Amino acid sequence: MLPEHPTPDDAALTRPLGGRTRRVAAAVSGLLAAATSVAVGHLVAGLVQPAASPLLAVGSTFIDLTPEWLKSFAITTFGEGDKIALLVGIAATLAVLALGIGLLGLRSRPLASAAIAAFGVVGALAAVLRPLGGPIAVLPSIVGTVAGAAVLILLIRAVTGRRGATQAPSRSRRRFLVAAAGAGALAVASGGVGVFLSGRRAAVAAAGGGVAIPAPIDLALPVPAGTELGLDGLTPFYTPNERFYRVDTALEIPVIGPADWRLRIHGMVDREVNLTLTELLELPLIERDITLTCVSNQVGGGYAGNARWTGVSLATVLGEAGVRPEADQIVSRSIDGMTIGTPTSVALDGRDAMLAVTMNGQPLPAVNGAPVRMIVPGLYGYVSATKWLVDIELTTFDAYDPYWVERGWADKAPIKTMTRIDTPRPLARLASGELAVAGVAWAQGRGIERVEVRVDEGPWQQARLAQVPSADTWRQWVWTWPAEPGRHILEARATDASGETQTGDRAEPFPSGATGWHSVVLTVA
Ligand SMILES: Nc1nc2c(c(=O)[nH]1)N[C@H]1C(S)=C(S)[C@@H](COP(=O)(O)O)O[C@H]1N2
Ligand SMILES: [Mo]
Repeated sequence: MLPEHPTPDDAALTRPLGGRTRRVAAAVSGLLAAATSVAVGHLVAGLVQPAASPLLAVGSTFIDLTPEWLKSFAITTFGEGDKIALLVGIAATLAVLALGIGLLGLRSRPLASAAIAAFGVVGALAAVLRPLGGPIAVLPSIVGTVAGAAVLILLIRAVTGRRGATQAPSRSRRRFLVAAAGAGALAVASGGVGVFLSGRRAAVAAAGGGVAIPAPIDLALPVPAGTELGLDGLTPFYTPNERFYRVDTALEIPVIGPADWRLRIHGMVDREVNLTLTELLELPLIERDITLTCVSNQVGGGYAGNARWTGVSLATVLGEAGVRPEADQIVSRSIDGMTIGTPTSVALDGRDAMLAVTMNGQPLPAVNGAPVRMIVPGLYGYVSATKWLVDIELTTFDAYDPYWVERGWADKAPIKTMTRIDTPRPLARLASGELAVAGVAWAQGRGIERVEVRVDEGPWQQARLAQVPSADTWRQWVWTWPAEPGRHILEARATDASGETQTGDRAEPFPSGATGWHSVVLTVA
């Protein structure tokens, strides 16, 4: 039954929007139009090419153009949340601009639609210019822009009423609220489905895509008893895959179906080689325990992890192509366009550089570079550990600067000897008595010979070292401290098997890795 007289409430709802309310509604319209545009773009990208999502493409372009100091600031401030921080920053900027576009819509709907289209062009350009790019990459931005402009026009119409009918009853709060809720729901739903679609692709690829990985014929050295000291708070010898650190520039994890994967080896070689995954896996597999470390790791930081990898020796793969003697640099490329430069000598000096396909007994996880990544013992990840590897070019250091080197990082970067105190934790409050001070130390390729601890800058005391299978992994250590009440500072330093003790001089990670002794301040009651 229709009410004969509007109730006071209904009267409020059908009152024309005016003045301030009108401007707020217009600004909200802009916001919803932008949200719809981004979300629909993300959805379409989930269907055709996840990296072509306008938001991600603009974000990735931003990462590549970001000056090094800002990147370092982001990594130091936000750690592994750096990518989230970037996306939030881009979304916030977009939101402010979108509010303005909404207000512009009050004056001219065509102009406001043109402004949305301008963002679409930015998104499309960014997507096409990404390494995966290709003509298909414009599609998410186009569909997103059309959806965003449609939402804007509909909502602004609801705010202003139809042209010529300035006092039309359709100029109602209710009509606007319904339309706005609809647009909001559309944005949330398409964004959600987009996220789901991209996530599912990664999950499928990570499951190994059905490719059977043969058992290695050259096994890792046996892990001696006493490798694991088994102390509370001490880093385990093997880092579980889901707890392994992650450092890369990829906003969207690249997904390569194992059947589509190809590796091209070219440049200064005797013959170009192209391998499918099946062909790669026909080569003999080796198995090794190797600790990977990031150059961005701060003293005491967590950007290091140890895993058991299997893969094909890099020397074997290069042997197929025949490396010319002048080629002193191997430039490896990932499917997302990352380039990493490694000295050719380290691939051929007998160390266990490999193209890895499993990590701790599992096919490589998507975040760690599925289906194939490089691992080179003794070199920081940014000069050796290319994830989502698809291309290896033999060249020279003179001829080519890869991604990080272009940004000022060292072109050669062996891992520096380092030790970290895992327990006690900084600022711990502990009871006096015998306390275990323990941690891990690494000097991949050389091995750890000694770890020492000192209290309040007193004499260095030698820690007990755990066993290790090889020089390529970190090594646990423990020192028993007869702790007396007071506020104390613990410091630790390591000496590698070449006899060199790590320097106490503090240096930042840029440009070739942090130095200095890790210290922990705590209180004993
Ligand atoms: N494709 C690609 N590979 C990459 C990177 C990257 O940004 N893109 N980062 C490198 C760096 S800096 C490090 S430390 C290691 C980290 O590997 P993880 O994420 O598996 O720990 O990957 C290396 N490989
Ligand atoms: Mo790194």
